[in-house]
Amino acid sequence: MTVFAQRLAKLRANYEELISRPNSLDTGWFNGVYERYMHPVLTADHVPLEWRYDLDPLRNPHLLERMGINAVFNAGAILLDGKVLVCARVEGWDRKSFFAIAESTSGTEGFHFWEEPCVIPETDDPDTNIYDMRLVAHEDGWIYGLFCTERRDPSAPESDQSSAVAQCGVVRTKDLRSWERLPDVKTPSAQQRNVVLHPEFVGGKYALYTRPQDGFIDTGSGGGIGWALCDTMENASTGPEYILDRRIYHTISELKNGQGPAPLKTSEGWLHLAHGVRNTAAGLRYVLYLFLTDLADPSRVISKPGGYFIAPVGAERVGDVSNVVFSNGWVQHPDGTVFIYYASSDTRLHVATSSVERLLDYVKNTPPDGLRSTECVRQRLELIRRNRGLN
Ligand code: M1P
Repeated sequence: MTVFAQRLAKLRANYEELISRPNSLDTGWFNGVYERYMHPVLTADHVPLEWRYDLDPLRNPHLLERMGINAVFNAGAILLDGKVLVCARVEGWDRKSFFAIAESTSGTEGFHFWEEPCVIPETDDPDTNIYDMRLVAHEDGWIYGLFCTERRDPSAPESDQSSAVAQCGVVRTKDLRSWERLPDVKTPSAQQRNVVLHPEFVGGKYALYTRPQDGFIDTGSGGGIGWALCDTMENASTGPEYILDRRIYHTISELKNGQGPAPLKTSEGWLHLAHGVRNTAAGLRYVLYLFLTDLADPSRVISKPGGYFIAPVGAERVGDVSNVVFSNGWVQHPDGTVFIYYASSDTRLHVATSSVERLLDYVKNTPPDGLRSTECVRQRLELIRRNRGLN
């Protein structure tokens, strides 16, 4: 056997072992609200060897990995024909992201990528980078993918090669294999990220969760998660954005926040997953939180627990952008099980499991943020004294 063949056999064996690795519950974790799992469901190493290596011994006699993958993270998710399909953000060594579908029967293990990444057509204004797709099966019959499209800021001087403009790109599909590109969403805001399509018409219109922002990183005057309506997705242009979940001083989302995946429809309201960002001496910290909005008016928050739902723990805390959890995909099974796909530190994708029943209990019966230490102590004393049988 040649050295090339030996190395390739080893690479293939390692790859097969990784993608067939069972994923068990992390039994060391318990908070009742959701379960964690031992392993991430997707990492850079899950990307097929054919996407990274030239496997021809004549062209690549040293079996060099020329086109490596840096990270696989922030994935949209959808349940199709009983399988979980995620549309992952795959980032190459060249820092460009692209989308690729991976599927799993169980939803917690065995994720494997389809043969090739998604081919997303460009508009007349080519995207430099695309990422964070939210997949939504809309009641109009299409599956939409809303994602962030990023381009260099045309007004930046030549000396500034990092200023960017973020907008919401739109594709639609029936099969996640062929994608029709639609014009980017136009809103009254200078920039947009984390734009998500509501799965149903509202008053006959398409409804979007937005995240108005003045700059690329700073939301500036953008006050939180917005809500805007538009007549069509074929040339989406929204009216004014109403802020439905405002960022507030000294909370988990004082700096910025953003809608995660599209909300899940439950008997008690629309269940939302979002991320909140605060600043620290060590940089930004991203956590996930939940809230519930009214079934008839999805822009009206009816219940919102204080604090975070998922924060990065252990190895999740370290990666390309440390101290981050981010989610843009979850699926609800007919039996009420909910699989939450969240990425840690812009590096890898995990799953957490729960149920609609438990998530609703958490959202409805957890005290709201007291907003002041004194009020938080009052809430906690109430709990302690109930537990002590004192009230
Ligand atoms: O690096 C953390 C996240 O930062 C951005 O999210 P937001 O716009 O809310 O700050 C996105 O680039 C996201 O992909 C990334 O995970």
